Amino acid sequence: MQVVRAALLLASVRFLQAAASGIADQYPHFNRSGFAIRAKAFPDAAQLAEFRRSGLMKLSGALSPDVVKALRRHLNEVLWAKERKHRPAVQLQITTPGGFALNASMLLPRAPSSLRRKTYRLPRIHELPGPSPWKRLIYDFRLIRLVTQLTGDLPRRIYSLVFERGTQQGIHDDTWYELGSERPGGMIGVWFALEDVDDENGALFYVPGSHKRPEVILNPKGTVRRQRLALPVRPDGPPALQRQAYKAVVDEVEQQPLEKRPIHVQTGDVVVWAERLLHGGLPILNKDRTRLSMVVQYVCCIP
Ligand SMILES: O=C(O)CCC(=O)C(=O)O
Repeated sequence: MQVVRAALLLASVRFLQAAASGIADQYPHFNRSGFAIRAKAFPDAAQLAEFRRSGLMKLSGALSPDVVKALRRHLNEVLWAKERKHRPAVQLQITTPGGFALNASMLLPRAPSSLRRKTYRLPRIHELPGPSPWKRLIYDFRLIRLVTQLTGDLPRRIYSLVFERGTQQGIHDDTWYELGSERPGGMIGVWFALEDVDDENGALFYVPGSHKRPEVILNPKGTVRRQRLALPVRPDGPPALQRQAYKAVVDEVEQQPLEKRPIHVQTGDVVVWAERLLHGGLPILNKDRTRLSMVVQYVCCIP
């Protein structure tokens, strides 16, 4: 318990030092006014212990209904504005079940609204110019403090994806997609439930404890850890080679029996997973149901 307290204190001190030394310059969209994450949702010692043990923790009710409403409204009225020319130039990537390989993609102003019935993702929502509720949440002061506490450093690189439906993404560890940090455990995935999720609309699943498996160098040509842990074909490489590389690593991982544990959540819950945790998206059983969510990978400890 004392060790946990000391670690929390150290992380807070580091965070405050960083805040004092110009964090706002690093995070131009840093959200200091009205917090998007509720203070009461912060993990207690038992949740932090669970995170270290299993590689995942759920922060129930972390988002207020107002935050969720603002995000949903932005999706429906701005990103998917009725008049296509009013939509921002955000990429839309159509996804298929299994390992991710970049196949069809287009800008939102070119996308017919019927695509909303497909599984798609909107990458880099945090780079949308101007203010938006997505950015407010991603750069939330409390959230950045939590990330700092869990990884031991401020995030240096951020990735984000918005999904309107379950992803059905095959089992993976985010470092396979070059999302790793230069220091083990220096990245975390934060997943925001903007809708209730159960067995019908493509729940997340994870393999408890899998973040502790020994590291495997998948790409010996890589010069830094982030590249060495990644699949040998880049995420924007030829899809056929991507799939082949993905299958090879999954076959290897699945030689061990794996417990794939589903995560059911309620709107406003936030799930945090550790770097190298095996996880993915379960099949969608009811195609009429959406599963609005966002995942943000915070990568720390990168020069
Ligand atoms: O939301 C999901 O179903 C899975 C997302 C995911 O695994 C990821 O983005 O790394």
